[in-house]
Amino acid sequence: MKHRHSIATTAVHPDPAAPTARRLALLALLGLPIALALPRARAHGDQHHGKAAGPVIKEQKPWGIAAEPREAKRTVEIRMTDDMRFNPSHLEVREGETLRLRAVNRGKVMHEIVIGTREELETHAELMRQHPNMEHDEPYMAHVAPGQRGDIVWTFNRPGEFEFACLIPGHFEAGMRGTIRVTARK
Ligand SMILES: [Cu+2]
Repeated sequence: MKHRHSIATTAVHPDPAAPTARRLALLALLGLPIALALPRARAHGDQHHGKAAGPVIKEQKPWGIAAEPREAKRTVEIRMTDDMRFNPSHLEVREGETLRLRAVNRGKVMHEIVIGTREELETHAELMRQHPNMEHDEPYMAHVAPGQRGDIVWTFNRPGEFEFACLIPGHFEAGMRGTIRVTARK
């Protein structure tokens, strides 16, 4: 099943419960391809949720840029558990390094890993709270069903302090997040 949507082509369904202006402001702030108000069967918790087929869109983000799997020089396994923790919860990366982040869901419920700046993740988490069925799929995130694993291949070409988190409502608030330090190239 394909889950890639672009904001330009996605119909935003009227939602009387949420002020439209605020929602649109959040969408604009995030710049995320988002589909709202889709049927629950295709919602965020869908176990068949997979990466969309086709070429990955490589867009420079403050926290890096998508890369091809063959470019990954190092694989870091990150375990996700139902106590709402990532293990490890901190990554050290060198500027320019391409990592394969292999998220392994050891729990019994859906988890996800999304990397970004703290601000971006907090804004995104707020949007997820307002729209629990929101779908999203970007090269810097992986949605992982129980017992499954998902990869993010990412080049950390900007130094700085970043984070990763599970943005499923309730998980983020319970502290399902971690930190990434990208040290500048000497
Ligand atoms: Cu989670």
